[in-house]
Amino acid sequence: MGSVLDSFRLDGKVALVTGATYGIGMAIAEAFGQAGARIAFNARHADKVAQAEEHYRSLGLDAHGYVADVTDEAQVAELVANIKADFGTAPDILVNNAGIIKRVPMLETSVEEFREVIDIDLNAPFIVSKACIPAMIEKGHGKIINICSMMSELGRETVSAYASAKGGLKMLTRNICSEFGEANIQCNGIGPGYIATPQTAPLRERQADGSRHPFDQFIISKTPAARWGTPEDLMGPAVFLASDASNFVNGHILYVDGGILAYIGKQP
Ligand code: NAP
Ligand code: GCO
Repeated sequence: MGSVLDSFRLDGKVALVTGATYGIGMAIAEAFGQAGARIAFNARHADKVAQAEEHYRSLGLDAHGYVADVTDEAQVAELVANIKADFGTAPDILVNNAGIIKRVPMLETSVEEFREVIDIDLNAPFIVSKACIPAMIEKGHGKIINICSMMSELGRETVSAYASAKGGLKMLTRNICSEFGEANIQCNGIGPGYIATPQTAPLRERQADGSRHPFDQFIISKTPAARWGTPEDLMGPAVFLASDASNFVNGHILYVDGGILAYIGKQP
């Protein structure tokens, strides 16, 4: 038997990480590359895809970027077909990472805005998973990681659509586990806490007098680690859930939140 450390390696695996042009997706794709995987990724903006591809290649990683919108079933089918053509095989690992948020009080949220968030954050993981699972069944193995959220468990003013989508994504994760566990496919979620990325930049903006944003202070007081997470904090957990080290972990949401869900908040 080899070393347990070998079971964390991803050599020879093809990983598709959606929305990996920056932020959390990029850190996860880099981690997979370091562990030996070949990286496919997509996003909607061609310039960002080209920049990210250059970035990965400058790190010596085998990476191909594609322009594709995860909400469009035809574009996703083409994406998976292009990956098969370019890599010679379909993805062994899928990370449903692409996502958006709208911070609007519920009564001011239009039905169109609500639908857009549900479409990208919940319907798209269904579409991309559906496109990848048949080849995983054929190969006899597969790993799917859905990027969930604190909002898979908690509510907050202004994020009704996002919380609905991320709560739904938790249950899609459990359902994929239920339906395809027998085919040796493990589907788990990662629930990041508050992570410093462009998505959360407005919540960390300095005030005119240089002091911290009130939301920034709020997050620090709610996080036992007393800091925001970084995309790098998600690298190890993602490699674990993509690798043979987690072959009997299925339908689990791994919260990587510096302890937020365990904590009532800093006492006054
Ligand atoms: P981000 O910095 O805003 O990056 C989002 C990525 O998704 C970008 O590459 C974006 O590129 C892509 N994307 C968005 N819509 C897409 C679509 N329809 N089709 C294809 N690609 C699309 O976000 P992040 O903070 O890294 O978040 C990544 C994931 O983690 C999201 O699911 C988010 O909800 C989740 N999350 C974030 C945090 C946090 O604190 N940051 C915490 C928990 C969970 P284009 O715009 O070019 O398409
Ligand atoms: C917000 C934040 C969150 C985080 C993350 C928490 O406005 O509350 O953007 O939703 O992005 O998903 O886990």
